[in-house]
Amino acid sequence: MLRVDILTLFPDYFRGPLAHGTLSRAVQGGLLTVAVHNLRNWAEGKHRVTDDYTFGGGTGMVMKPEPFFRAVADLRTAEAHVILLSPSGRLLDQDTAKDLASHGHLILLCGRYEGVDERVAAYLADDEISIGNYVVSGGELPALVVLDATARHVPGVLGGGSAAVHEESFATGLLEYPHYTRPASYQGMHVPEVLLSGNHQEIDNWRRQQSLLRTRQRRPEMLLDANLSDEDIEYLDSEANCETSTTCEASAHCEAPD
Ligand code: 9WO
Repeated sequence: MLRVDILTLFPDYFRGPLAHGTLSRAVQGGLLTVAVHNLRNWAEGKHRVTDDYTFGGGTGMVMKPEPFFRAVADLRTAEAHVILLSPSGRLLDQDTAKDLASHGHLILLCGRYEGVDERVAAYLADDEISIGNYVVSGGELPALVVLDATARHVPGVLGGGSAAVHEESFATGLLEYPHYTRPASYQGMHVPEVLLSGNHQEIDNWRRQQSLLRTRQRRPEMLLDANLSDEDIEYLDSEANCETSTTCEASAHCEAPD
């Protein structure tokens, strides 16, 4: 069971994503509780202002610290893990999502405007997470990405089905092999013959090999951390694809091109 509180100026933003698919089922099934709170409820004064001018000058408004501190004081439990979504945070990956799922309670802080008063990151948040090296208009979309990726690691959320097995390929540190469905032939584009063979040993081998080739071609740095068998390494060494790739030199299992 995972409890998630989200602090935002745009609570309606979360309605769609929470009403669909895996997240919706997890909430319905009692495996996940998500409460979305309007930060303005913790702002003071007649106008409940949440932003102010930036000290030191410059354009744009900055989110005031007090509403965040007051809201977290009201919402936190002993096990709460407070996360600020920020492009300056550590990069989210599958391992991080798994770790976050082991906390019983997450509080996600979403900023808007040009930024959030630094004291929120320094003294309130336990963690600062980025979903990638780009800026978006607020912390809401990143919070949803963190929530979705994390909820998938809560026991029971994926069931025992295909999705759970699917995810294990990322756990091996390789990219996914290609998937096909019917028709076997479409406008001259054919499904690889081996997948129609019914030979499951050969299919497993082919998929593993596709994952290995694909990873070397697209994300060679991932091979350095991947769990490779002697057979995997033998296969990669035997494959000539190396010579045509310009990205191979990052991999320990790949000769650098000339
Ligand atoms: C913006 C920014 C730009 C350059 C360097 C650091 C920065 N931090 C922020 C920031 O925290 N901005 C707040 C949240 C307010 C403006 C909109 N916000 C935001 C969060 N934009 N983009 C993100 C984000 C969060 C997580 N992963 C990727 C982007």
